[in-house]
Amino acid sequence: MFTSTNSTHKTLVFGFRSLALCALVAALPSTAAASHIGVFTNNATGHSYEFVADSGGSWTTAEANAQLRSFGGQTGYLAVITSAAEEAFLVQTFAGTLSGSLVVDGHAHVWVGATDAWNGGASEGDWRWVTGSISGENGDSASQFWSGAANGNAVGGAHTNWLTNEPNAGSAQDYMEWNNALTGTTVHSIWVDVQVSSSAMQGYFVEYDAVPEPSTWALIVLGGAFAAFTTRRRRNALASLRLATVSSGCTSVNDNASVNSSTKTADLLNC
Ligand SMILES: [Ca+2]
Ligand SMILES: [Ca+2]
Repeated sequence: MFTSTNSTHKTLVFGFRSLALCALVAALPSTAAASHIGVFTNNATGHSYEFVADSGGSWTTAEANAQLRSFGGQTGYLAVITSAAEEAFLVQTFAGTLSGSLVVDGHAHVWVGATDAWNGGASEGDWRWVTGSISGENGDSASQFWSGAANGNAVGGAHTNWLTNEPNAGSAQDYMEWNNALTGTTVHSIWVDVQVSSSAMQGYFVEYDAVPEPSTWALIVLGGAFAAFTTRRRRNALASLRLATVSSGCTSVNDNASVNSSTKTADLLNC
């Protein structure tokens, strides 16, 4: 705990508290105007997810609105589902709660971040995740997970979850819908390709990358405070040298020189 009355230390304490408050505020969900159930974090990966209701909204609108949202300082994007574990987390977290008016024709229809129209007509059948923030999620070749129509194949062992006989409509349907489904009493999820806009769609999943751990925030804050402290010490040392030049006949101080134990006074002065 900082207890010094030294003005430098007071500045550091104030700066630390201000930055810590900023970190706390950044960890809170954004307040963008849209109804949603809440933000849920997958502890296995640190990634967080939320469902945002948007009845009849298009995939394009969903993608744009996802990027306007934030959580813990991380910008949102339409969910990218690259593993069976991630798919299971969405099912466990949301499938049972997307009910009532969110269910149309027996399912809650939700946009996620995949399309085979990322390069217009030239990319038909080349399904990629296009909304993530890293390679393998952002539309590069590593993000391709499916090639072809319903009789196509997963690329490179990628996770897929197409409904039987999907994707089925060629260039007429280029965007991925995730929906919950019931087999007996078991809730699960499936993918289908649909048009860019449909009245059946009821919202979209937003994903956020992992928020830095509190210890990481502390290191960032303390690192900034230490840098400010050492800068102040260097400035004070150079000020002292300027005073010394008056009586020694030197003309100025080289501000670009560094102050350390191996740097002699002669390196700092233009004598
Ligand atoms: Ca298509
Ligand atoms: Ca389809």
